[in-house]
Amino acid sequence: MTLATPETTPPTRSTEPRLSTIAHRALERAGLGDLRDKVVAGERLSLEDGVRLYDSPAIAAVGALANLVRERRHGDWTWFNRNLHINATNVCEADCVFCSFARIKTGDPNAYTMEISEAVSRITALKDTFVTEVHIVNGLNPDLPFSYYPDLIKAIKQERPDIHVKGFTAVEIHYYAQKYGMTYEEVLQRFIDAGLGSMPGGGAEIFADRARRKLCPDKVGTDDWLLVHKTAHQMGLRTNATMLFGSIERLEERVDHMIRLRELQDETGGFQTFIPLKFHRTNNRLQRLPEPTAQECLLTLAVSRLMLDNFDHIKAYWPMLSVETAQLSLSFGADDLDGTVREERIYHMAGATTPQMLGRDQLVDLIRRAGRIPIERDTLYRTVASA
Ligand code: V47
Repeated sequence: MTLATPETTPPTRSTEPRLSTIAHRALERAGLGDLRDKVVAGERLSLEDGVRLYDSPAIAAVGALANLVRERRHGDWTWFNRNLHINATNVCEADCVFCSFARIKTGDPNAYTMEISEAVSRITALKDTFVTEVHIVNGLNPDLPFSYYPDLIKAIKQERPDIHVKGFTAVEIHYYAQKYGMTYEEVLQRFIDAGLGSMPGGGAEIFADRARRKLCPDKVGTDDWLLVHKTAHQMGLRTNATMLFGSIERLEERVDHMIRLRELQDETGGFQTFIPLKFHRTNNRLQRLPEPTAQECLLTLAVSRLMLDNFDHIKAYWPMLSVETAQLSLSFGADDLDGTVREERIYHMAGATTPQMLGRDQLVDLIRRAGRIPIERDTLYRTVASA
């Protein structure tokens, strides 16, 4: 099976985007003139280059460089979709120190597992609402049979055949393969047969062993996370990739994470978008750590845009960044705001104070007020309507 080609034609424009003279000079003054020249020439950046960008105090100039890359690819186009999130269970065997969402055992206070009919009722409730995607991510629940998951996908598709199911992180696919004695291909094929359309990018956290051992010692390792995505790409599924940043990782570990994704993307071309996820500290075991500032978030989005030269999209996920920072990030390399979301749980249990959802008109307004052109997309970045 070949990958579907997203219809992402860059907007036509009369002049090629250029770096302003001010940004050009600011990068020179910051000692980043060689990296500016590499990016302008379309050359690939190395690990050391990425760390230098991250270390730079010239954040506005680095942002302008990322913006150049963004505008070369997409002009002012900025994508969003109308989606909803379902987390069918928060029972989870994994013990990730940063997680505030999952509860260890069935029966614990606050632990829940939805009946399939309950999950479907979330979709039924939106029968008069325009929604193109359901994003499904779950805890690693030891008490459910494998059939629960394909049955869940089938039931959702039966209720709303028009909705794209983007679901199940590589962590979940790896867990089911181990627990139920299946290969990644077998798990994915059962999900595809049930109606799975693509996979989200969660569970990547930080690939470097040192940090991963501390953050999520009993979760899928880096090589297997990447192998699940590679397998999905080979089976024709598009997937996303995330990075949890701002907890205990070092700057070079963030850049290393991006490079490992870039290498797999060179091989398969199956990633659609990269989503840096800002660490939130409430209700988890890393409460002692400060959360990343807006400046660190913007710099991370900018460095991502510059390092990931083979990723089409960089997503500013507003529930975790804050609406204001997500809007600003549209000038720091990001070109996608995710969507309406509805009922986000993972970040809100970790202390996010963003709204539970944004309406389509609010997203359009945010994008327009940033001086960009909103494009409503489906999950595969096909244009649904020009807003
Ligand atoms: O894998 C959990 C992260 C992820 C915390 O693919 C935390 O389109 C910060 O993957 N602080 C789940 N991060 C969310 C996710 C996602 C979100 C939006 C869009 C897409 C997509 C994917 O959230 C987890 C983990 O990395 N996470 N707890 C926390 N306290």
